[in-house]
Amino acid sequence: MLNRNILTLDEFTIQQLRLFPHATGELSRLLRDIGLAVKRINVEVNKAGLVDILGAYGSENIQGEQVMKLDVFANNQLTGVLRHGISCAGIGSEEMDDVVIFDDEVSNQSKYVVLFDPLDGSSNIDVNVSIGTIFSVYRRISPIGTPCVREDFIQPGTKQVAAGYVIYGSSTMLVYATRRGVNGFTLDPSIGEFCLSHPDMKCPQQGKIYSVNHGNFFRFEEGVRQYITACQEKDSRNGGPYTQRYIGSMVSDIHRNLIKGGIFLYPGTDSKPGGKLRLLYECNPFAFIIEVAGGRATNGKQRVLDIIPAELHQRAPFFAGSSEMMAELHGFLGVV
Ligand code: AHM
Ligand code: MG
Repeated sequence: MLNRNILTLDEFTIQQLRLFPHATGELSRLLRDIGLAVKRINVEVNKAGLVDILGAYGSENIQGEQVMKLDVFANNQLTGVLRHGISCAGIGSEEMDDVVIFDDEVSNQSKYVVLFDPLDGSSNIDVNVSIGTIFSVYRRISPIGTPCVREDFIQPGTKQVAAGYVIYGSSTMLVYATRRGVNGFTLDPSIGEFCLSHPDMKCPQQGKIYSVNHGNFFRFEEGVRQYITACQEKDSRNGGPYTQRYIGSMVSDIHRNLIKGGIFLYPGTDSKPGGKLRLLYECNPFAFIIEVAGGRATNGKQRVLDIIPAELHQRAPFFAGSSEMMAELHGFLGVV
């Protein structure tokens, strides 16, 4: 018997619509399209370990088709599904140099543009470690009825309408946030649907986990080093030492910290002051999700969501997580 208390992603977004009689349902359709694309990506991610049997990337498979790299496959799926849908005017992807403006009669009527990192942490694929997809939705500023423009994509993170991620882990989950809250859905493989499993997610105010690439320790600025050292000290505020956990796949690292409480750090280094993570594809969506869940996200100086982006692929140092841990970090960085 199907448990009728469990809502699917579609049912959930339709229920949300009922709360807003004037809503058009465009965002719900957009989320459904993203849900479809990531289910297809999930199938391929699950087969990744068979690559030697199915044919190496770049080679021809038994049907005479080119075997595509997974990140290229993921990028194509998201782009294709959003292009064919009716709720998206264009996309920007970490995988592509420039934005793609759909410019057809239907797409030009859509009010949203989507930015995504189709497969984040892809260096982990070969070793069967969890990877993810990250997305961010903005209302376009160009007039409806015309093709969208580059400026629609280069908006500050505060303008996000929704943001989310998918984690291809021991189970596959889609988590998305709107200003109303953060909700997590787990893919039930028996019916191929995302089912609401983590309603109204909140990031605990305090946590005991810190996640950082320790190998870069001596390249971080003084304040960050002092904070990391404090995390290791026995008398750290929350009954330290804290636990260090770092998968190297930000979707997994932040997902864990969001549920258990913790802090994620990807600081700038002496040679790369901007850090590694991309503002529009990685930092902003997670900053939005974490803030809606009650946590905080900064670049060590200011709120990530307030940064006015200058270009599509710019990077930003990124610190995010439980509000009290963030306050502790900011104490070391001299930020109020
Ligand atoms: P990618 O977009 O090339 O996959 O890189 C992003 C990933 C994040 O998921 C992760 O937090 C970070 O790179 C890890 O970087 P590092 O190996 O430098 O610690
Ligand atoms: Mg990435």
